[in-house]
Amino acid sequence: MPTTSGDLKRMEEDLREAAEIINGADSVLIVSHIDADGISAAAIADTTLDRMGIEHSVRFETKLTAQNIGEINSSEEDAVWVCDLGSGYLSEFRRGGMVVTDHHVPDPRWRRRQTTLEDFNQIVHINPHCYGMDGSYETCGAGMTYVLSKTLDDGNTDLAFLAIVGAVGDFQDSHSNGLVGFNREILKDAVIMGDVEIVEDLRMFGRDTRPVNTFLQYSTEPRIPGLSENPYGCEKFLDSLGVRKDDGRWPSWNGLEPGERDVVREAVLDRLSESDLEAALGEVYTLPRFPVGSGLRDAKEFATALNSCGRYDDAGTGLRICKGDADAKELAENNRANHRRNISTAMGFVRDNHLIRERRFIQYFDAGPNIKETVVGIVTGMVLNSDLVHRRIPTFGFAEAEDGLKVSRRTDKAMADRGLDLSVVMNTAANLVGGYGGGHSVAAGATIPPEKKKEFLDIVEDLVSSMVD
Ligand SMILES: [Mn+2]
Repeated sequence: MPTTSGDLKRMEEDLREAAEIINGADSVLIVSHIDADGISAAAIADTTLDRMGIEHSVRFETKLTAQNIGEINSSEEDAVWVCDLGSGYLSEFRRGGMVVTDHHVPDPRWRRRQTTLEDFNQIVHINPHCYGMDGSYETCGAGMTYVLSKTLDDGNTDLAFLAIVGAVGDFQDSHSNGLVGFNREILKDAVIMGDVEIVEDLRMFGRDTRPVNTFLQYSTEPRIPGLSENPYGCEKFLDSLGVRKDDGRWPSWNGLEPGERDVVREAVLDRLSESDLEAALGEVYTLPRFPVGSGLRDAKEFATALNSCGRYDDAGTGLRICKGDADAKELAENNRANHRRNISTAMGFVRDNHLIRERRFIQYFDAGPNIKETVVGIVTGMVLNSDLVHRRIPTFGFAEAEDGLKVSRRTDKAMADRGLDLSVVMNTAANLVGGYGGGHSVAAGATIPPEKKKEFLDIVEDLVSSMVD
């Protein structure tokens, strides 16, 4: 369904209404998603409010839950601006002064209620689905956040590049090997501002920071015959084309001399079939204001840096990267290194203190307060893949959490393939002891009352024994 002028008019009306809410607020709570799109969106909203001099704070969430929806409903700020989240939960919000700029599929109940009840809540919802656009590739959460920012102040077009990072982070450029639809309008703003350059090139990942040999070696979509997953083949290939190492290291794709890059590109394309050729080529987006080799000069690499922050519970540092804090990228890398250190310390703790306990059908460790609940899942996975346990037996890790005892479970994929669905086991056992759980077939977590650990394990053992043949 193409976007009509009526759709765009409706979007403008919604944007005006949303702008009124923000303009009328003395304080705003920004709630956003922890992925690249969400972090970019938060940076746009945050910068917009900085410039308006409106008091505000930013909260990042992995998803909306009954708990954080409750907190949004009772928050004291005059307005709440939810970015890259919220559309699926519109009917759960119970407060005035709400603006949602998102691209996920809207909550169907909300529409119904909206037409039958006038008085239930006041949300201004800005979402491509409402304007005849496809939210999976025509615009993203950061894109919707950006158009509101621009409505609030025309001068905010210098934030358009962040909406491009968000779109690329959500793989919206994959649909047509480049950004299309409403994203294209935003891209125009970013290009006019000199913040983004559109480049026609190979679309493989890592143009700016990967040495060209691994840039080629890691290409999977499409696979390059003789180069993908062939380190030796890549070296030989580059050698034969006369590309030279610099100080013992291959230059990055962008670090090649332009003429040299053309030669390598042609040689790569020669190896591809017609259809793979189409998949390999397209638009990529350079952010010329960021230094070469910074990992932020290519929009896809920028988005990857943000995703990595989000994944390690460090979205705040991602926000600083978006806002141009020169030290934030390094800080993010240090945090990542710390995180890896925490994990290896935790792993050593399990090993050195002989924490593994074996039962007939399951094995587990209880780290008490000594391993953070945020990493106990990762540690449980490493334990399963270590020599500390039997690989073929489901492994559970316990760690103290604020709201109870956190349990993580990891299973060999072969077990899951044999039909041992431990997410069901976890849910059932957690519910039976008054906790709650979730997850999928190879990995899952649950939280249970601490005094119910033994009972929980007995139930799990019982269920697992009945499932394995
Ligand atoms: Mn998104």
